[in-house]
Formats: sequence, C-alpha cells, structure tokens
Amino acid sequence: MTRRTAAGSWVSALLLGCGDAGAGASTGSASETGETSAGAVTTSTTQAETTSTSTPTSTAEPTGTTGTEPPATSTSGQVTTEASTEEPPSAGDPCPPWPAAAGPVIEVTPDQAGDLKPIVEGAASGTTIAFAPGTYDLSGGAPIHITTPGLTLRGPSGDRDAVVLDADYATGEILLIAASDTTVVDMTLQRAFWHPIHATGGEAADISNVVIYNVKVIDPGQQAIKINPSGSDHYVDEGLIACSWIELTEVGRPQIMDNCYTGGIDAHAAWGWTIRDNDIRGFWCPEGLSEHAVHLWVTSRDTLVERNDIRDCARGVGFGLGENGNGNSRAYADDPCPGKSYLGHVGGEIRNNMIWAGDPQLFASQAGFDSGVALEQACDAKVLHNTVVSLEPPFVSMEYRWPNTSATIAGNLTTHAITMRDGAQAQLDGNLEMAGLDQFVDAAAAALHLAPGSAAVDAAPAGLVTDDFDGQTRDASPDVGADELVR
Ligand SMILES: [Ca+2]
Ligand SMILES: [Ca+2]
Repeated sequence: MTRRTAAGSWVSALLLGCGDAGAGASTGSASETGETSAGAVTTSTTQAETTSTSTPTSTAEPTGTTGTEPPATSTSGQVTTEASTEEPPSAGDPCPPWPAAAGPVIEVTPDQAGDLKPIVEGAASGTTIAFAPGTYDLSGGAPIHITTPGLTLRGPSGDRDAVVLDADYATGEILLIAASDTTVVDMTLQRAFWHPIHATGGEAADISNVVIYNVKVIDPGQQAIKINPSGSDHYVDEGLIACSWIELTEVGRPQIMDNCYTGGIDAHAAWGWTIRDNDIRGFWCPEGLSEHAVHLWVTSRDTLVERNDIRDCARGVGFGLGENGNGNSRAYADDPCPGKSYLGHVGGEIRNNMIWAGDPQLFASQAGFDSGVALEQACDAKVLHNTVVSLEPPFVSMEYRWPNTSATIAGNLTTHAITMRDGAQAQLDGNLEMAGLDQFVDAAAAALHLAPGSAAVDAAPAGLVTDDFDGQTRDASPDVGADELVR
C-alpha cells in the first residue's frame, strides 16, 4: 500500500498551522448503552475568541446556462439518475451547468500534473484553469495552495467523471483554498491523506465565496471537505457546496484511521454557507463513529442545508457537537444568542433532506446508524420537512441536545424517534415519528418519495417551507417529510 508515506507525514507536520491538528477527534462512539457523541469534541482548531464585524454577502450561484455550454449530462444532479423513483421534474433545475469561463483560460493536461502547483499558484485573478480529461497524479506531496482570489478550476462542462485529481494518499490536501471567490467545478478529487478539499481563512483576512459545484470527492483520509479558520484566526464564510457527490467507498474505508476520524463536510466556525443538492454516501467505519455527512460546528452560523440525499452515513446532518467547545468557538459582534455560553451553531435551517440507512454492514458496525439529524448547543436552529428512514433501529432518527439548544423541529417524517437529551429546548410541531416503511415508494431501495395513501400526505403544518426535495411547490396542505406528493 502506498498510504502513509514519508511525504504524507511531512505534509502532516507542515500543515498543522492551518488549523487542523488532524488526529484525535471524535471519541464518542455508540456504546451498548446507546450513549453517543458525549463530549465528542475535537481539538483540531486553534482559533481564539475573535470578533468579526464583517457581514456576509450573497453567495454566487450559477446564473443558468449561458448558451455557450453543452447540454447538461446525467451527472449534473443525482436526481436525474433515478427516474424510476422520481416525480415530474420541477420547473427550475437546481444544478444547471456552470457558466462558461469569462476571463483568461489556461488549459492543462494530465501529463502536466507535476507542474499543476506552480501553474495554478501562478495564475492571475480571474483565470480559469481548464483541465483536459484524464487522471492527474497529484501524489507529489504538496497541496495546490490557492492564495489568489478569483480562480476557477474546472473540468469539461457537466462531466465531473472526466477529470480525476488523485493524491494516492500521499498528499495532505489536493486543494488548500485560502482565497475568496475560488470555484471548483466539474471534476473528481480523491484519496488525499487528509482532505481532498480544504478551505481555510486567509493569512491576513477572512475569505468568502468559495464554491464547490458538481464535484466528486471520493475516499478522503479524513473529512472529504474541510472548512476551518486559518492559523491566524481568519474565517471562511458564505460558501456554496452544491450538486456534488461525496463518498467513502468500501475500498477507501479501511484507510480511515484515528477511531473513524472521517466525515463528508466538516466546517468549523463557518458563517453563511449553503450546502444543497448533494449526494453523500458511506461515512461510517467498522469501529468508531464517523462525523456527519454534513457537519457545521464550533459556532458556525446561518447554514442552509437543503435537498441533500444522504445514504448510509453513521450521522446525517449535525449542527454543533458536544456540550462545550474545549476552548474553541467564534464570537459574533451582534451577539445573536445572548445569555448563552457555548454555542455549537447559531441559526440555520436543515430542510427537505432525505436521509436513509440500509447497509447491513453499517448496522453491524460498532456505532451503527447514530442519527439522521443532531443538534448540539444549536441556538435557533430550524429542522423542517426532512425525511429520515432507517431499515433497522438507529440510536435516534433525530436528537436535540444540551441546554443551549433551542430549535424548531417540524414537519419531519422519521421511521424512529425524535429525542430530547440533556435539557435541550425545541418546539415540535407536525412531525410524524415511527413511520412504517410502507409510507414510502420503496424504502428498502432508498426510494423515499411518499407512497400514495401515506399518512404523511397533507399532514404537516402549513407555511414551514414553500417547496420540496424535488423543487415542487408545496400545496395548501403540505405533506410531512421532504417530499410533497404531486400527482
Ligand atoms: Ca399536500
Ligand atoms: Ca415531490
């Protein structure tokens, strides 16, 4: 095996200053008593209390097709690959092709893999690095460190399988993004020693508007996409992760170390991110408890998590983790949750996600399926119209935990319990718990749209969310869960 080479160790040491100490994170694994996540706080950030006075600005979204792009392919969104379980498409495609490059373009080919680092790092702001199809061997040991704002890295439009950036576990990170307005689109990044993509604050200032769109991130050594402050305590805010596929495969799972220190998206102290329309798969280990498919914590704020399709991950979506931050937190100038001590997350909304567990190996693992949604010290969180289905008993379908958690949990459809722990506060309204598998089109096959006649139809409170997982408009009598059944 080529894993854990000398180069990887060297990179590991070199990058500690970037705020990621690597090992020694989640210690909370499900035990036979059902206790999970207790005090499972990593110590991987080093930022001190910092006051930010910046105000997030809107995140750039694709503006639709430009007329110069080829038609979208089936990779533009997982939704299009499962026609047999889908309802009629909505009017607006949430994953249109990314607009064509507007500025200068530098074309690169796989035989230039060894020169990618100087090519990208030397590019002027506004440049698109256009990757020709093929596999790029990036096992050279040093990450591509993006410090110039406004760069775009992209493969052929709409075809994220055509370009593979492969680190062979010999490079700590493939992309270390420390500049605003960085866009990564239409490519696969895989097998980094830690994180195939790591976005971190700048050396001298906060950064914003990092966009990861129609990307595949496969088999990270730790988390697939990491977001955290820089060693100089500058943050990375207002980003977008959309229409992407993030997976820990059976081949990659044995490479995970440190008591299952892995996960899909792991963001610390991040403000104003949108994470939508992604497919996330397989984040669990035989022993230890993986981080969530989508996890924002260490006083992250105002995250929108919607329309993600999460399957066979030990934990689905998490806001916060642990009762306290072990000294790690972020202070906001407007003090959004006055009178509370540590906060794992502030504000934010988790809506219209479909979360499923069905792999017998996941259930047979030490942690099993822990939770579909977990709130820990999450102030003013909204958890609306999600569907959480588990083919075997999980620890919980959803949990809200610790006294500083104050949430609205409404209109959710779950096959198991929504559970309060350790003094958390929440308003629960119109959830349908302990739902049978016959409520769905084909729960065993992860087809989680509502079966006709489901008790979830027309059973949710009105006005929580205007549309559904499919982008379809909810009617005057909304259905419980992520799907509005539109005939
Ligand atoms: Ca309805
Ligand atoms: Ca629907």
